[in-house]
Amino acid sequence: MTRFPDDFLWGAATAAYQIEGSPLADGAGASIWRRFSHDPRLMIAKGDTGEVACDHYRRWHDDVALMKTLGLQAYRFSIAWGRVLPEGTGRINQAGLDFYERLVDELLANGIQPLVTLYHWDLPAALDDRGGWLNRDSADWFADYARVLFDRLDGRVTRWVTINEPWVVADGGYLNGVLAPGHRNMFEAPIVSRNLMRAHGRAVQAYRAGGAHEIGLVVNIEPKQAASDSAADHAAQRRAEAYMNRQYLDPALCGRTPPELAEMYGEAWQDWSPDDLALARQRLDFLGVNYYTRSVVRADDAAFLTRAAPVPQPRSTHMTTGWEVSPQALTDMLVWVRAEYGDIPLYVTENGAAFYDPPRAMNGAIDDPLRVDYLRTHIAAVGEAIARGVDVRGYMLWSLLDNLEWTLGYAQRFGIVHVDFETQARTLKNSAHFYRDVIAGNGALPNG
Ligand code: GBH
Repeated sequence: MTRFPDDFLWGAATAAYQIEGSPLADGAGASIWRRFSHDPRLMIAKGDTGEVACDHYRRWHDDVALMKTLGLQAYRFSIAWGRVLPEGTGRINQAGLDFYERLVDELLANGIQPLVTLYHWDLPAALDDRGGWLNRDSADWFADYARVLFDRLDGRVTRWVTINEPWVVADGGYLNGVLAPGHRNMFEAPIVSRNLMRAHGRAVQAYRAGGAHEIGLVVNIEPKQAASDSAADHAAQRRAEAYMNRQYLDPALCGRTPPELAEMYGEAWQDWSPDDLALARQRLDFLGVNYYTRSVVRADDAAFLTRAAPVPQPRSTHMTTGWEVSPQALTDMLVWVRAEYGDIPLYVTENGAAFYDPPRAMNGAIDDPLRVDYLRTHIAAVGEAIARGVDVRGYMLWSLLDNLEWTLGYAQRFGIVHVDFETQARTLKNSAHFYRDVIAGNGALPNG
């Protein structure tokens, strides 16, 4: 018995700066990630950069063949804004646009549906020089950029994502400074959040004016659980949930912001105008949810910004990133989204895990049992949510390839395909063989 609908979409995901390399090739404009990873004052592990990454910009044809080998039905990738518009606005760079057009055509020729993310964190540096996401005009810049892609690729691309994980952009990029552009400013983060959602809204409006298929938003969600029954821990749980999980879902789907945000931000918070709230709330064809982990939290006044501190779970398995493995929380999250926000079609647009991969065995195999286990239990967790009535339409595994894990560099390996960053050789890990079997059986889980 399989719990997955016949038309369930099985795929894998990547993002431009993490895999492409050649960030300035063929007339592309630099992004904030290129700038950030070359700035010695900033903190990317071991000086890693995206100059070569997986060299996908040059190896895309072989990489599509690899996807075909795995039986992928869909491939979620992102477009580097600066390849298409080197200055971020205005002049189109045909060579950059051609790269993505060739990729889309090659995917379609191999029976793989493209799922395209317009923004996965690589803002053109030229726009950062104009204030980036702090500038209210960013919403129009983004819609103009989106329109270029819709005009060229809608129809061949039938599923679009506006922005990947606005929470990470605002929190990592502007509040905690651990991601590009590396700001640490409590007053900036809520402004950026609002502009990101205004940009999302403008892009969806642009799509409705001519696009004929589906468009949605992707958010990262981590269930927050109170460490005890105390009122203080429950209040901490609500703050943590409002900050990470509701901050973007509430505006996008309900036209409101969670009241806890005003409390946490204090004088740094500004209420959204009715126009901004209305703009952020557009009809969406689907919601994409990225899931990796959960957290258990307790009240702690010293914990910035939420006054909620994570409570370690030493009995659980953890990834090499330190994140706890909890498949149950994936089911809980999907059920929660439906209960709180209604019956919107969902895609799991990212799910996967980083673990140490052992050296190649004598027969050349790369045995990654922890990743296989993670995938087995999390795919089962998606099946469980479907059995409980949640409308999940697809699963995009993160990630197809080992890649640049942002500030953590190349050491964190999320791929089901191993990449040797010296030779660029790709080797299927056992998890890739496992996933191919999952797809072939439409979610029926192989043993072992
Ligand atoms: C995604 O973001 C990105 O879209 C993708 O580019 C990236 O490569 C991938 O995940 C793997 O990182 O420290 O225990 O509190 C991940 C979003 C938000 C997930 C913060 C982990 C912190 C967990 N992340 N979260 S913990």
